[in-house]
Amino acid sequence: MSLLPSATPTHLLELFARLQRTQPHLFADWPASPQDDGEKLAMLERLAELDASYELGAYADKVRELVRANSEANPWRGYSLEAPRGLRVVRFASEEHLRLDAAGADACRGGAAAFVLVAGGLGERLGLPRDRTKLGLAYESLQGWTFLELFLAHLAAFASESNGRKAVDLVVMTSDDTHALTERLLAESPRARGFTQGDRVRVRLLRQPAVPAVMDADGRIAKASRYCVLEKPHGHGDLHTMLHRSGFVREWLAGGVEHVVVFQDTNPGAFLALPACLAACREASAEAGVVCIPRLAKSASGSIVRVVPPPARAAPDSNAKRAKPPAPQPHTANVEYNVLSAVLRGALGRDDENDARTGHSPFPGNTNQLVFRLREYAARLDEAQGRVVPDFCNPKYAGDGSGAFAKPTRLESLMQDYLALVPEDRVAVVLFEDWADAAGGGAHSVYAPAKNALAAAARLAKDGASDGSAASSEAAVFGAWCGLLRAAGCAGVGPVPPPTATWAGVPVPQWPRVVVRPSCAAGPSALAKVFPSPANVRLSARSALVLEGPGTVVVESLDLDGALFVRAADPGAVVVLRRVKEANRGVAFVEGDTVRGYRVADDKTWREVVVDRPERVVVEDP
Ligand code: UGB
Repeated sequence: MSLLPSATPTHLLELFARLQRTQPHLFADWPASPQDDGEKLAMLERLAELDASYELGAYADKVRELVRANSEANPWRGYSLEAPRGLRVVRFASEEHLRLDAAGADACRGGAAAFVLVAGGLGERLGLPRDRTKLGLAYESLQGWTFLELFLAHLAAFASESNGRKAVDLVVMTSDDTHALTERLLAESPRARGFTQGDRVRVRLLRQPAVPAVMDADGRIAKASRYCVLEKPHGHGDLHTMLHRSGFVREWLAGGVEHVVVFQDTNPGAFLALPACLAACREASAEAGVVCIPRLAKSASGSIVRVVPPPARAAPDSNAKRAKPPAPQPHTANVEYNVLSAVLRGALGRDDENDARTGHSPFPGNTNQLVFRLREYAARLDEAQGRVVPDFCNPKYAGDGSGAFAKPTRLESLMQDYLALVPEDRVAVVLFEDWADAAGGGAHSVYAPAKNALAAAARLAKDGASDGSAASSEAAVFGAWCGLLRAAGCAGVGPVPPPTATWAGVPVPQWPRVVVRPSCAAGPSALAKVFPSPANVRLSARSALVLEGPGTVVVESLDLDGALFVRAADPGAVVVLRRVKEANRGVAFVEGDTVRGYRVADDKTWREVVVDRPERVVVEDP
């Protein structure tokens, strides 16, 4: 008796026949009776979807090829790794940073860039329950704005100042895990609705397909249950395929957009660096750019390096006339953290170690904030049908010498591998040094993703690596604004270095809690207008200050020891803090919250100045 119902559509029958030849184990536990016909068809339909996005035969072949290549003795022998060419070091909050930021923000306001947020990751490392997505996590706990709201606020700031030009485009790449949750966040957050209404920010979602997990080096597809294939995400490299298939790249190019700017889902400092990186790319006529930070060895971040392949071996005479592929050229590439130690040992005979002189790895850390020039990007996507970045396979072995996998794995891809396709003299690597070495004690001002649950973060911190906790991520927001205020001339902004609090084993610098919303200052270069007389600003170490537009806020003189919230809520409102001296209980953080390790104490006290009419209000305390 056939395994399938008699009315099975032809294309499913064909797929079934093909898979019975190549992946017979998939059906080995199917009863040969009409029992469970519905589930059988559902599994075949799902296999057909997976096959349509990545042909399953080619997928298994690729697994076999990559696993074989992984087992080669030392694939990196003869290679050399160096610091990347085209490296531009920019100090956070320096004049150069502000100049680049202003130029980049201008370009964004002029419609030069479209933005892509990769948000298909589930947040398992953060310990989020499956009904929460990372974009819905608060990036700060003072008022609980989410990462999604922060990113939309930045983009809306480019749109609202753009003098009637078209909306800023944002594509969010989601996955089966995050798609519905992202849709819900966009629909249910009043702030998100505010930023997207009237198409100030036009948001479109692209859902990346999953790929089947495989259980061995032969590429045999793994099952989660009798009628269900085990699926996994294929990595953020899908971004390229998805942008190509959607037609967005062609649409942007036709609409005069020049660059696509890509960022990850939980880095609050993304827009403190991306406009500057964009400007650096434009200055250097670069085809691609990447924001880097000094990297602490053993951190879970890739390294941006110059890969110098071994010199091509002289061809034997008999081959001399045959066409040969060109010898690989030195190029700029990301070496991902999971293979970095092996690559460094294979190529340089050293491990992933800090340089004793600088305290950092000699190779910059990849933040995955990327800029691609559309002209060349579109051409490369067209040529490769969207598949511009290679797959890789990273199985964990059982360790018994049999070559068996400890658990199912899958093919993955990385969006930053695009850099390796671009001639190295056309890649801009913009390395941001933090504003104070003290800031290096915590997370970096432009890159502080919330990625890890507290226990893992505590272990990393103990090893001297970046901890990737939500707590450090929030501290970096405050540290960044303190650094920008200090650079603007506000010398009285808390002590440097700041005191440290330890939450669930994670040491976190306690900066004054400063948050400047993009509606008040679109970026670092816009801050000077908000603080025209910085010498008259003093914030005690325990203070919290939140400034918000869309109207204008001007802080002429402020002495704060507590918490203050200022909002020019109407676009025509102007709030001037002429002489404000405020002391109150403020906002304390106390133990609690499983993701961050702390929460805001219940007895918080804010002074609030909110102006919601188009008028000028000057605040002067007696
Ligand atoms: N993402 C997707 O959209 N789809 C996917 O299938 C997977 C992820 P992770 P990881 O920040 O320092 C990256 O998982 O492993 C999204 C770089 O590769 O956080 O930490 C996901 O939602 C590494 O070089 O990536 O590694 C998130 O927005 C280093 O720079 C983004 O892709 C490291 O980040 C990244 O996903 C880092």
